[in-house]
Amino acid sequence: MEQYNGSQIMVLEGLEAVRKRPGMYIGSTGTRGLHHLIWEILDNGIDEHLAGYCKQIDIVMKKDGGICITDHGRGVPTDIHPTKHIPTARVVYTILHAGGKFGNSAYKVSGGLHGVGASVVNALSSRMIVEIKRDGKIYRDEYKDGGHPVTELVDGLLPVVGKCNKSDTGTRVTFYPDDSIFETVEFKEETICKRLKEVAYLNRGLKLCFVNEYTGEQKTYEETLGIKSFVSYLNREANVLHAEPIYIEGKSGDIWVEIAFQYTDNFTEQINSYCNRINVVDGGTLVTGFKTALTRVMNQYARELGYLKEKDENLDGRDIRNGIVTI
Ligand code: 0RA
Repeated sequence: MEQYNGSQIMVLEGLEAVRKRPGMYIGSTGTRGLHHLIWEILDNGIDEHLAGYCKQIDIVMKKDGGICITDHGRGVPTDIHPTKHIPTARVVYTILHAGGKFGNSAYKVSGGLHGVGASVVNALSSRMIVEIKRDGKIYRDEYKDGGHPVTELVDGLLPVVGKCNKSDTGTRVTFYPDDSIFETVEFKEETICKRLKEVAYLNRGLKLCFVNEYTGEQKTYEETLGIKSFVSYLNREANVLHAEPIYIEGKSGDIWVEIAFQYTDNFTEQINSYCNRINVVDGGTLVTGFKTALTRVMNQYARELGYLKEKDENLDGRDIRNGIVTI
């Protein structure tokens, strides 16, 4: 067993706070909260995809009740952390608020628990194993009962348990939710796959491979056209007024925006909005901005093409949006 120094005691106090008030970190200890654990680890892989280093994430519902998530990103750094003096990977998985790419929350854009992340999952797990492939080596760290490290460090570093190709990099997290904390520890394939499908639409070019070891079921989610395909999917049973959704993307500073929309013969409007991959339920400024821009452009265009004469009033925004389906 690892010797606990002063900083290790602080670490465990942080994780203990999570175990005392799990609802504050994951919303609930019911099935929703349980599945939040998956989303949190998944988000780290998505961040690695957004940074441009990860094209695939594997998600396995293990037969022993665990969840195993492997991202094929760069691998969590294994060097000794400059201020915590333990391997950076152990910092990521044991120190509260160490998310947001090691305290720099500017990097974290995929949503989740505001960068609190992986250490919360560890705090609420009876067992967690982290395996990192980097520099041709496989590193391993294991924790039990809410984030207590059980792996002995070797010269202050994580032990190397195997070799791999230098080009083979990534991070694998296997966790077992603590059944003394959760009302249920039974994961649901339907809940997971519904989310994976959405994640695939919101992250074009990311491949998500799912395996259910209980049933042998395997599914792959990949949407090369991203939200454009999402709109097509939403309209799969509607009468569309044009064959393909319109897709627009743009960047301003470090803000990237993409929009896909398609008109149907429905009388309603359906505007689905996401900010940093999180569904914004009541719209907000991003939806207001879209509506304003659409109304302005449509009116400008109607005048240019002569559908509206100089004396005519502008078309109403609501009329312009009639039948629209948008992401
Ligand atoms: C920052 C820098 C580097 C890797 C990561 C973050 C990283 C974090 C996570 C969390 C889950 N999976 C991850 N994969 C990568 C490495 C920077 C470098 O290689 O120089």
